[in-house]
Amino acid sequence: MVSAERGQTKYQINLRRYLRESNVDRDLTRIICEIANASKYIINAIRTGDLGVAGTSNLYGEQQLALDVLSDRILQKRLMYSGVVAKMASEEVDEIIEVTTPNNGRYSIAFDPLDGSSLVDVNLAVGTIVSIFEGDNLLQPGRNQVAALYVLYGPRTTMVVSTGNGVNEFAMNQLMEFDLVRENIQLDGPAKIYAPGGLRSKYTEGTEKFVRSLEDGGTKLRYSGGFVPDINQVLIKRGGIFMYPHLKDAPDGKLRLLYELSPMAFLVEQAGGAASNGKQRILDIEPESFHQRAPVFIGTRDAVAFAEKCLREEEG
Ligand code: FDP
Repeated sequence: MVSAERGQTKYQINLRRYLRESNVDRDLTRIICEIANASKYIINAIRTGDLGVAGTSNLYGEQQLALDVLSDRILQKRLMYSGVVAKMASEEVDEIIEVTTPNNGRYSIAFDPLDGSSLVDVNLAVGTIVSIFEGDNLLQPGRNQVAALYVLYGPRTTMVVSTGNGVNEFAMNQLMEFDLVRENIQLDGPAKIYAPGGLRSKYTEGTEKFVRSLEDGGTKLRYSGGFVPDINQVLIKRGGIFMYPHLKDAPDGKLRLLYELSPMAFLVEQAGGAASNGKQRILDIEPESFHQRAPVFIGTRDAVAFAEKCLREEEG
C-alpha cells in the first residue's frame, strides 16, 4: 500500500508510479498504462465523435455504433504495439486477435471497449471493461485473472483497477493523467442501493421476492442503465447490489461472462464483495465460449447471499 489512509490518499500519486511502488510486474504495468493512454482518445471520441451507427453489426446481431468501432480500434492498436500482449478478445470482434511480437507477449486481454454505448446520445455515463490473464489462454475461469479494471467516462474520467491486491480508483487530471484518488476501496457498508437490469415482468419468482424484500427494507433504486457506472456507484458508496438476473425468456440473462462479468466480479471480490449467477460464484464458472452470457447478482456479500437464498427457495 502506498499511502497510509484507507479509502483516501493525502498526496497526488500517478498510476504508473503507484503500480511501480506496488511492485506490479513491468509488462502488466505497461498494459494498464496503455489502456490509460487509450482512454484519452476514447473520451475524446465520446465527447466529439459521430453518434451514428457504423453500418455493421457484432456477432450478437446488435448494430454497432461508430463509437463502438472507434473505441475498439483505439484499444486494439495501443495493446497490439505494446509488445507485451499475446492474445486479445474484444466484445466487438468475432475472432480472437493473435499478436505477434519478437518476445512473445506474456499477457492476454479480453475487453468491452465501450459498454453502454447506446447511452452516449442521451449523455449518460459509459465505460471500458478489461480482463487480464497471464499466458495465452483467455477461455478460463475468472478467478485466474491477474488484473481487471474499468474506465468510467462520466462527468469525470476515472479508472478503477485491481492487480489482485485490493481495489484503487484513479481520476484523470487536467493533464489527462490518472492520479490516485481512493485506495483500498471496500464494500464494508450496508447495501443501501440496488440497480436491477432487465424487464421486471420477466423476473422469476425468486428474483421478484428478492427485489420486493430490498424495497421493503428501504434499499433505494439507483439504476442508470450502464453496467460500469452502476457498479461504480455500488463500489464507491461502499455497499449495494447490481443484478441482471435470468429472465423468463432469457435464462442466461444478458451480460457477457468474459467481457463484462468476470472482470467486474474480480474487482468486487477484491473489494470484499461477492458475485454470483444465483447459484455459483461468477469467478468459478468454466467458460465454454467467448460470448457466453450469465445472470449476475453482484455487490455487498450479504445481499448476494440473500439473492442466492431467494433463488434456492424458488427452486423448492
Ligand atoms: P448496453 O446494451 O447499452 O451496451 O452491456 C450491456 C448493457 O448496456 C449494460 O451496460 C447494461 O447494464 C445493460 O446492458 C442494460 O440492459 P437493459 O437495458 O436490458 O436493462
